[in-house]
Amino acid sequence: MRTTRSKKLLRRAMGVLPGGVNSPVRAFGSVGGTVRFVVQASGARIEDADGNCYIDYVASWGAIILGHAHPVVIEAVRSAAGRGTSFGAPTEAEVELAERVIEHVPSVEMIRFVSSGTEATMSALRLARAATGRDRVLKFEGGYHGHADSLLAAAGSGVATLGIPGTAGVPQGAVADTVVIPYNDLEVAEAVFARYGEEIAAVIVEPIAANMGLVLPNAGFLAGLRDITRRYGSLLIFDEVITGFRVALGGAQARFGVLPDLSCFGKVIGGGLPVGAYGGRRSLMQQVAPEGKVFQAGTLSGNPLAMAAGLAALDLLAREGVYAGLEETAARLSRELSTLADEAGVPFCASAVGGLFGFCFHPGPVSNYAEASKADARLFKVFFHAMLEQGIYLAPSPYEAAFLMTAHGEAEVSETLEAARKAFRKAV
Ligand code: HOZ
Repeated sequence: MRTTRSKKLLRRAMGVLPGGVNSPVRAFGSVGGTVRFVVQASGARIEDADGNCYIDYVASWGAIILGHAHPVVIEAVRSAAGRGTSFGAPTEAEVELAERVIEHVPSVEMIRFVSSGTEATMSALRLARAATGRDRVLKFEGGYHGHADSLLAAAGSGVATLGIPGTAGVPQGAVADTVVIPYNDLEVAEAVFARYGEEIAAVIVEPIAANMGLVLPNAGFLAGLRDITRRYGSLLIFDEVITGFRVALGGAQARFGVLPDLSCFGKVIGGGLPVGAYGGRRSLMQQVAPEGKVFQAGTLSGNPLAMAAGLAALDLLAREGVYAGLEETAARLSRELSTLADEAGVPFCASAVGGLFGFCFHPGPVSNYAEASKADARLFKVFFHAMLEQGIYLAPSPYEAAFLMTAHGEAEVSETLEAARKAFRKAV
């Protein structure tokens, strides 16, 4: 496969962008090889600067769910752009998107739009601390909630990919109030609450952990967190940046029937444009400025192009059968990949939920970060490159999930499975 132009672009990029990229996981750091520079995408496929085409399972890290350059979304953005790209004043589209999210997500009564998932979680934490008058926050090892200082403790995603426990530049004080415990471990959560319960403002959790591979919550885990936080007067924050509108219209909270106090969104709600949001009970959200005293602001918050793209995407997603289709494809990929790995004698486990699937070179089961990090990194690397060479673009890190789009049809799934059959044989 030719990569001459990507290589040339990477050399140029390295001179002006740290690592040649604007977000670390994209740099192929843990798999090596040449980062592909993308020139265009359509449906389930992306094309790189050398003219190579790939079936895309990164999908802009989950932001794209209807397929790249979906004509309805593109037309909504084009039409909004023609009326002006940003006003710094309220627009009707913000109200409409807010109404749409509130209509679909059971626990959300009011919402504030921001421009990224990081801003959403950072702001939700500020609100939780203000509302409870407490400082401590409990998060889970391998859980990734964006790059706000206080949440960069034992984080998943890029932090796990780089194999660093935290990050330089985060003062000790910024994480001093962050308590980190293993995902899926209610006993430890109970013990931490028994000790610090009155000091804990909130528990923040990815209801389905999707930044340490894909790890599903054990039965009763989320309900258990709901119960503990209620008993101690702490807030429960669901980081649905990945799961929101991806595993169901109402997100993971609708699937599991566990309602958090605050929810964070990003990715899908922006239809592929930069949007984040946090929302929850009216009495909490009314504490956000200017209605309340919790300050939070943003020049491009509620950007009209992003609102238009988000509205178009959510309306398409609300059509009958969309999630059932995504679910079926994800389940099939996870099931058939496992069979192929078995046939090749490769230790492998896979999972799927809604429009998400994940796999891990580990015999399984994997229920937390300590287990996920025992997966075979060499096997992942060989598999990743063997798939890439055959035109299948997976996340270049074992700590990321794979994202489905409605554009992944029979042809894409068959091609992927055929490529995987060869890639597993190469990996043994
Ligand atoms: N935070 C993303 C992975 N969970 C990576 C974002 C990117 O590189 O675009």
